[in-house]
Amino acid sequence: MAVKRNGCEGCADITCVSTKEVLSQDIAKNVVTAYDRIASRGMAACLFGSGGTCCKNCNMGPCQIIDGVEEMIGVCGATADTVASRNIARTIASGTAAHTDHAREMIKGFIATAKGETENEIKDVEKLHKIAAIYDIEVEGRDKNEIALELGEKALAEFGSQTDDPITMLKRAPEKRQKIWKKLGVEPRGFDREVTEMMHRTHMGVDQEYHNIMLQASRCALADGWGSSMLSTELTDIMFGTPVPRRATVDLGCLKPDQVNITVHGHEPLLAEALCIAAQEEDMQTLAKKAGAKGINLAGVCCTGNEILMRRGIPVAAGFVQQEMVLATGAVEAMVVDVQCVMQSVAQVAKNFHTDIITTNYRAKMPDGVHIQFEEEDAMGSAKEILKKAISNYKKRSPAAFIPVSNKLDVVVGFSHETINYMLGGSFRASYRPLNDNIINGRIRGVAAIVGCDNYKYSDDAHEIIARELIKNNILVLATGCAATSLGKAGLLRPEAAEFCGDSLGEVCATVGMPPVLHMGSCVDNSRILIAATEMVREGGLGEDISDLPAIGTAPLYMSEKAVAIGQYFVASGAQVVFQSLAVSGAKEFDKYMTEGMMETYGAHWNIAEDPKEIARIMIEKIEQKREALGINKKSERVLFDMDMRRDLGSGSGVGDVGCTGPQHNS
Ligand code: SF4
Ligand code: MSK
Repeated sequence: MAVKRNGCEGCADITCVSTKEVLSQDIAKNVVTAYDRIASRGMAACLFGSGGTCCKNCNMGPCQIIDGVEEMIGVCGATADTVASRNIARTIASGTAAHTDHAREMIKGFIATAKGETENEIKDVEKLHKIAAIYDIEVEGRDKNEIALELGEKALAEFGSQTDDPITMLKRAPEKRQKIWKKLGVEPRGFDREVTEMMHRTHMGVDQEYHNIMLQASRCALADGWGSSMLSTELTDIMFGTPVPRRATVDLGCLKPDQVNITVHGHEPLLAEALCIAAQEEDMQTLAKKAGAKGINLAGVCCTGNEILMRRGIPVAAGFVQQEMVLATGAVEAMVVDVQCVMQSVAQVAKNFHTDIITTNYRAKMPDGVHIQFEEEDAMGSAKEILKKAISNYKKRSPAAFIPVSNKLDVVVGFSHETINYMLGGSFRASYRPLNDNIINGRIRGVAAIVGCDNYKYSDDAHEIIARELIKNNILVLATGCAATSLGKAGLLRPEAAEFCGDSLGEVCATVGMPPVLHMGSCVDNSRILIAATEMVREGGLGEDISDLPAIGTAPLYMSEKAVAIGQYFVASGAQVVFQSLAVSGAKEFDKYMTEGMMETYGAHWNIAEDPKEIARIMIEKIEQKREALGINKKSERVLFDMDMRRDLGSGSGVGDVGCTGPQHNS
């Protein structure tokens, strides 16, 4: 296999400076990356797979279907529309299963914490009371652990619920949306049940009608967004603290030349939280110093990284496409992985160095990884065992290890939907009113979510291109997952990025001291965006439903099945989405249904566009159409902020609490 060297020539799509720097170093010369594997495959992707019309759901196939060619339907008679819809539905089921299984672990950890069986504690009592009220749990005069235990048990029961009752969190949605779901019969019941039913209905010889298949796909996706993901986010916040704005750093320069570098990669923050605490303890610090290091440096990769970035300000070294590059620095003593988005190749890359890949979850082992099972009841014990292993590797680090130290960007992160309340509304009258008012008066044209993965198939600057276009057009951006990391690397998660905004958004950001792109967390935290949208509806003035809002989402570089589940729960909740690709193009009618027809059902549909600028254009256009429909589409007035307005916007700003100041715009 040809390995591209010398500044990675041939990697025209790599725009990331730190990746190029690392790959051009001598120490990385034997590292084979996913970029190399894509280049060496030398063949175009399978047309049937890309178009969604390859079926292997039974052993009469696999069948490759050509839409419109009679003899090219499935052996069973399945048409292109049936096959493509079944495939998308299964992708959604898989994505939902991943989020749901993650959530189950978090809720089991929450219950163990409430029982006093872990070293964690219930930190956010205010949120505990708020969520308990949704579950009709009495809070008056009760101990926080008692309330948490009842909440945890009620939440866990919903995973395997066998009743036909809708899941509890659904009642948080705007009333109009709840009615739409009821009428369509897509209110989710037990989370696991919706995944099981989806797999059953797409089994050979069951549901053959794509509208009907997609109704269940929506129900399954809603079980994810308004169910398991939302519970995971809320209960993790209660246990580890709801994020508040804080300063941190991102990119490979977060690694430290004179410390034991340990990266945490995956999604579940239970172990990562324990590692953060254990790494500070004296015995571990002493051990690291004995090994010749100045200390222990933890850094995140992917969404485990985003979880501890949001809550603790621990730096994120890399998003998904840089996981191999973290190791290629030769400066990492251990990469600790849990579940999801961990490429098997990391163990092979690590073989070039002194690095251990430590798997920690019984669900996710890999050849050439070292397994240390994370035991929740002895979290500190597991964490210290891992730290000791990493520390013991420090002396073996090659002097040629290369950290691109200048590639380290400042970011401000930690924008939970509660923070948006305080940030714009002030601590005395926290509300979404100022945000809605700014949208209504046109200073902020609308809100766009840029979420999801990055992907070796596409140029890695797409998130940045889209975000810059949006903020230039006065659209506030919310970001999660690896997209947020990539926007942090582009310098857009700093209040100083207000200078890249159109005048009116820039002025709002400068006044409040907030970045124009708000980091809202990991990929399960897209549920925060659902709540933020709901709050905007509830506040009034922007319609009665999510589908009325001048808001839209994109996961331009998605690679994970979870992103398709997220896309469908956004659409089924009334929010349009734009993706760079979706495996539906081989089935004409179904494609049309996904990209147009769903509008009639949900008031939103999928949009597909490959070019990032075109994605941004579509997003801006859709937002302006919503403004038009709301009757608020006047040109934004040039409003100069007087002292009262500044006081209103600035008071109690969460961002102000961490001392961020935006650039001053000359009006
Ligand atoms: Fe072919 Fe039908 Fe079997 Fe799919 S279910 S593999 S289309 S025969
Ligand atoms: S980690 S799902 S690559 S966002 Fe959540 Fe990143 Fe996508 Fe994994």
